[in-house]
Amino acid sequence: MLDNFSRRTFARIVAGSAAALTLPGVESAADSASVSALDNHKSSLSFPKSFLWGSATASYQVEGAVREAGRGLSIWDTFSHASGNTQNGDTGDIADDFFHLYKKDIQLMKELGLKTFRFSVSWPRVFPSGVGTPNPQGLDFYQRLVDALLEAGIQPFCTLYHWDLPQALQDKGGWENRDTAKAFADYAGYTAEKLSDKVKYFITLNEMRTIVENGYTLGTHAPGLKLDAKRVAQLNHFVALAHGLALRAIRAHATPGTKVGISDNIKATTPVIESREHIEAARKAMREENAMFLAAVMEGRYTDQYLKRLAANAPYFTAEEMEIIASPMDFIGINIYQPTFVRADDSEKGYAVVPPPDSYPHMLSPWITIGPEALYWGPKLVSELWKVKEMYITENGTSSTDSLAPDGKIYDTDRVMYLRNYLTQLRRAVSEGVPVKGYFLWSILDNFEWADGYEKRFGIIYVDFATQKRIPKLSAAFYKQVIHENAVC
Ligand code: GBH
Repeated sequence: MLDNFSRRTFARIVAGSAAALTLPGVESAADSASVSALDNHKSSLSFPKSFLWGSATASYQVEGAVREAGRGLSIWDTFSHASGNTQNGDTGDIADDFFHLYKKDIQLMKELGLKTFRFSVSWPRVFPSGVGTPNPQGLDFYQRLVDALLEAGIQPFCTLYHWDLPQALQDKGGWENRDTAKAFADYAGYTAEKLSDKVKYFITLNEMRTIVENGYTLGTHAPGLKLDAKRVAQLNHFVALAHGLALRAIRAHATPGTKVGISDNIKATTPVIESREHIEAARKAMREENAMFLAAVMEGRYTDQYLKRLAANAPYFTAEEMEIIASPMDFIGINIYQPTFVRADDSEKGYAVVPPPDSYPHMLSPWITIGPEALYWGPKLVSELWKVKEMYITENGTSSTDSLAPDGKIYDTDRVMYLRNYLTQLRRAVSEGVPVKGYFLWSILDNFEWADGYEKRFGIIYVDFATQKRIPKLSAAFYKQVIHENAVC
C-alpha cells in the first residue's frame, strides 16, 4: 500500500494529521509542505468558498443576569425554579454569565475563525411584560453584543424567540391565546427595527415543534402543560401564525435588504436504504411528518391527511391566517440532530416511520440516535419539495461526557466523530447543489440544557460553571481546522 509514497511523503502525511489535532493556542509543529501533502484528500471534502461556518446559543441558556437591567421574568424562570422540573433543580439564573462575559467569548469565537454567530434575543429583556413600553436597557445589551461581533468580523444571525416567553403573557394563556401571536409580531418588528442597521439575518421562531410538544403536550419544558389534542392543535396554529405575523412585522420595520427566515426542527426523514422506493417514501414523509409546521409555512395549507388525522380536533383557522403563515421567507433554517428513518409501505400514506431498535447507537443524550445521512436527506428533500433557494443548518451537534483529562484538557472524540460524519453528509448535499449556505454548530459553550440542566454538555468550549472558566475542547480544535481548511478533516 505504501508503494506509491516515498518515505518522506509518508512522514509528511503523518505530521500533517498530527497538526490537525493540536488544540487552539498550541502552535502547529507541521510545516506548510506537510499540509500540501494532504491537499488532494481535502479538496474532495471541501465546501464552497463563501460557506458560512458558525455556532449558536440561546438567551436563557447562556446569559444569566436574570434580574439585571430591567429584565422581566420568562416562563423558564418560573418553570426551572419550581421543584422537580429540571435535573438537580438547575436554573438559568447564572448559566454562562454571557450577559457580562460576551466580549471574552467573542474573542474565543474569533480565535476559532467563526464567520457567523446565531444568538437569540430575550423577549422579556426588551418588553419585561411582553407588551407595552420597551425597556431600553434590554435592547442596549443586544446592540453592544452585535457591535462586538461585527468588530470581530463575525456576522450576526438573530433569533427572536428561543422559548423564553414573558411570564406575563403565559399568565394570559401563553401560546394558547391568539393575542400572544400579535404581541410577538409587535416585539419582533420593534427589535428588528432597532437592530437591522447592523443585523442582516433574522429568525422568527426556534423549533415550533418543541414549543408545542415539550411545552404544552408533554409538559417537560416550560410552561409544563399537558393539554389535550384539540387544544394542542389550536395553539400549534397560533404558533405558526406568530411566525407569519412576525415575518410581516419585520419586513415592515427593518432596513430594506434584511433577510427573514425560521429555524425549524423538522423530522429529518431519511430513507432506510437509498433505493428509489424508500427515497420516495422519505419524500412523502418529509411533507406529512412536518404537516403541522414547515409544510404549513411553505404551502399555506394543512395537508388533507393531517386534517383527517385530527378529525374533530382540527384547529379553527381562516384562509387569511393561512396566507399570513405562508408569507414568503428569504431562507429556511433547519435544526438536525438525528434521523427519522422511513421505509416504503403499502398503507395509504405510502410510508412508515421505523423507530430505532433498542440496540440502536446513540450519543450521550439518548434522543441523539446516530444518523449522519440526516444531514444529507434533510436539506435535500426540503429544498426539492419546496423549491428553497437559501438554507442554513441552524443547529447540529451533540452532548458528550466531557471529563477533564489529567492534562486538564477535554478529548471529546465522540463529538469529533459525530461532527465529522454529519459534516461529510452535509458536504455531499452541498456538492450536489443543495443550497445550504451555512452551518451553525450547537453550541459554542456548554450551557443550560433546559430540563437536563447543566448535566448535558453540548459546547465545543467547556465551561466550569463554578468559576466561569472556559476550556476549548478537542472538538473546538477540530472545528477550527474545518473552518480553516473549509473542508471536513
Ligand atoms: C435544540 O432542541 C434546542 O434548540 C437547543 O436549545 C438545545 O440546547 C439543543 O437542541 C440540544 O438539545 O429528553 O428524550 O424527552 C432540540 C429538540 C426537543 C430535543 C426536546 C430533545 C427532549 C428529548 N429537543 N427533546 S427527551
